Amino acid sequence: MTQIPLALALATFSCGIALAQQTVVTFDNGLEGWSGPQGGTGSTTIQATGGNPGANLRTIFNDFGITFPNSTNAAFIGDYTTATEVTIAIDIRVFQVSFFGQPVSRPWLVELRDYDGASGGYPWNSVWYLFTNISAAANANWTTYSVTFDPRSTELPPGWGGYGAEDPVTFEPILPPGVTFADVLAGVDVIAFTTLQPGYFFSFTDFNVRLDNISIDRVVADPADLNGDGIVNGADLTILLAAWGPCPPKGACPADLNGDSVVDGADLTILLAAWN
Ligand SMILES: [Ca+2]
Ligand SMILES: [Ca+2]
Ligand SMILES: [Ca+2]
Repeated sequence: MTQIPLALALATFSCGIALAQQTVVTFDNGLEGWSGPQGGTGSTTIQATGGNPGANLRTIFNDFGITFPNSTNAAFIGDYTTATEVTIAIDIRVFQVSFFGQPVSRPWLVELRDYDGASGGYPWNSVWYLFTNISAAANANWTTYSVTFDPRSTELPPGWGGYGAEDPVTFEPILPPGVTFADVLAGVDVIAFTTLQPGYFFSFTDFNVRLDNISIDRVVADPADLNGDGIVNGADLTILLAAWGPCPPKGACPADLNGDSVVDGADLTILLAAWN
């Protein structure tokens, strides 16, 4: 094993934490891939004022529910599992949610849909998180809802539901057998905010709501964080040193940070450059 001037290295290298990639849609720059209900019973339009602050998305619509999908903004779709932690947030203000003039509440959730793995006549597999039930009374002012999760989790985290099959006993929507939370999040084709909670039916409802500040934060794993605890430190160095030497084939050895089939000083340099 190569002699390593560890104390010197630690004194020299002190930089780098997990990278956070944040995207916020403020509607000051247009829809950025978002859309809302349009048709004979209402519309969705960008308003220049009245947001939180400034521009915002306003929807006045009558239907069973309202859904706001995005299938084109790369920040919000694709492979979530390259991140160790993802946070999705949205601001909403409710002027009206009513049924024949009577105020009601409706679910408000974010749904992440993967079309590729769908089976059994379902249009997609999805995982979804119920933020709350929105109403004019509870959301008269701007309210922020957010959820933070580990996209690599195989189990549904607390508060999350699945869709794409039906529980044979309870008839509740579930993920198809063999499809995990991480499977869906490895290939998100559409992200949608919606009042249509899977497994429920709703009557025609009058909606008048505004949305703003739709955001996603992806904390990307540092490859040098070999034990996946979010920091690059002595524990990772120990793992790298234990793997020192030839390490074929490429990809079989996480400590081979530059992928040249040997764990050596070049990999050590990468790890120390990422030291927190
Ligand atoms: Ca705004
Ligand atoms: Ca670590
Ligand atoms: Ca290497």
